[in-house]
Amino acid sequence: MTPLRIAVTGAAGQIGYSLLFRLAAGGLGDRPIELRLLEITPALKALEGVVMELQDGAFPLLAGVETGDDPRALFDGVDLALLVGARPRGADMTRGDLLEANGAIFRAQGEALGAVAADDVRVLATGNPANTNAYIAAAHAPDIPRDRFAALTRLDHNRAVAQLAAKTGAAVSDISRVAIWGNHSATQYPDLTHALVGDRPALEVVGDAAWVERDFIPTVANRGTAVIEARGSSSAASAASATVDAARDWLGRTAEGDWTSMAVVSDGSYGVPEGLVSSFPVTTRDGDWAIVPGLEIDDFSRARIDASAAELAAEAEQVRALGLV
Ligand code: NAX
Repeated sequence: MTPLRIAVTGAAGQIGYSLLFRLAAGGLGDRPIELRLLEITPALKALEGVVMELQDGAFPLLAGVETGDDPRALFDGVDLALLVGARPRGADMTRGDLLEANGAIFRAQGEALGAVAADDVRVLATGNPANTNAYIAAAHAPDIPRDRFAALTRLDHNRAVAQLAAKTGAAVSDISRVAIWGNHSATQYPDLTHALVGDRPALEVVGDAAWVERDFIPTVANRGTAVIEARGSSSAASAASATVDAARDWLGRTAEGDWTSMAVVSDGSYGVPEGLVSSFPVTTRDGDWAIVPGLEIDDFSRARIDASAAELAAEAEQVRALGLV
């Protein structure tokens, strides 16, 4: 079997430190993998240490590792690009500064992927602002179909599943049809309207109408902040785990009767303006995805989906104003 070539950016960072080992241990299945690890020049030394540890894992599926600071060299022929590396927000940075700094990174990486990646490449942005970073990368790789770009909302999805399991006492594996809509930000809408616990509607099992708005939505949407407060640094192992889940399902498939959440280029479904990279409930199969059609959207959901889409539209507008697309 030819190895799956996987680029990981920000490979010496916190998420990278979990992600690489999960990938090498077979997180995407039993196909051998080749890792292409991109970092900025000052982090290459630290990356060397991570590569030593990867070597020390003696992973049977790890067919090769390359490192470097040049996306054009490292992205050559890659089948999957996990764009994790991003510039964190400094104390004196405005949101515009952050968009600009990350816009430059994701523009260069989008261009490099367009120039040298494999024809079948799939690109998943985990680095924040994830939706807008995917939007920028896609805009600079016109030869790669836009549906090959996605941003990670699987961590939010997994958080929502876990909260519902804890509330109902059900096993995580009994929960299905949870959805995250919109931006990977505090405006995201974790939606239980269609969720099932076993074969029963989740909201019926919860039996506490106030819980969703009072506890569930804020807990999921603000979970990243709660982890920072407790741990002193941002979610890393869970973000790596969600990145593996998302990539595995995208290249493989979602379970029969269930779906996942992924931020993908909107085709206008559910009133989300066309072209925005927004989270939807999606089914996946062998590298393709489809937005789950025909879900009923009540007034509460409508307002939440619209609010998050409006935030995405504002980010896209800001990116245009900064000349980043
Ligand atoms: P770290 O700061 O630990 O690591 C980021 C790494 O990216 C650093 O090693 C840095 O040198 C590298 N980097 C910066 N610019 C780069 C470039 N141009 N090319 C290649 N590498 C570059 O952050 P970490 O905790 O690993 O988080 C990475 C990103 O994930 C952040 O943007 C973070 O906000 C985001 N997250 C996204 C989540 C999601 O659910 N979508 C959740 C977790 C996390 O907050």
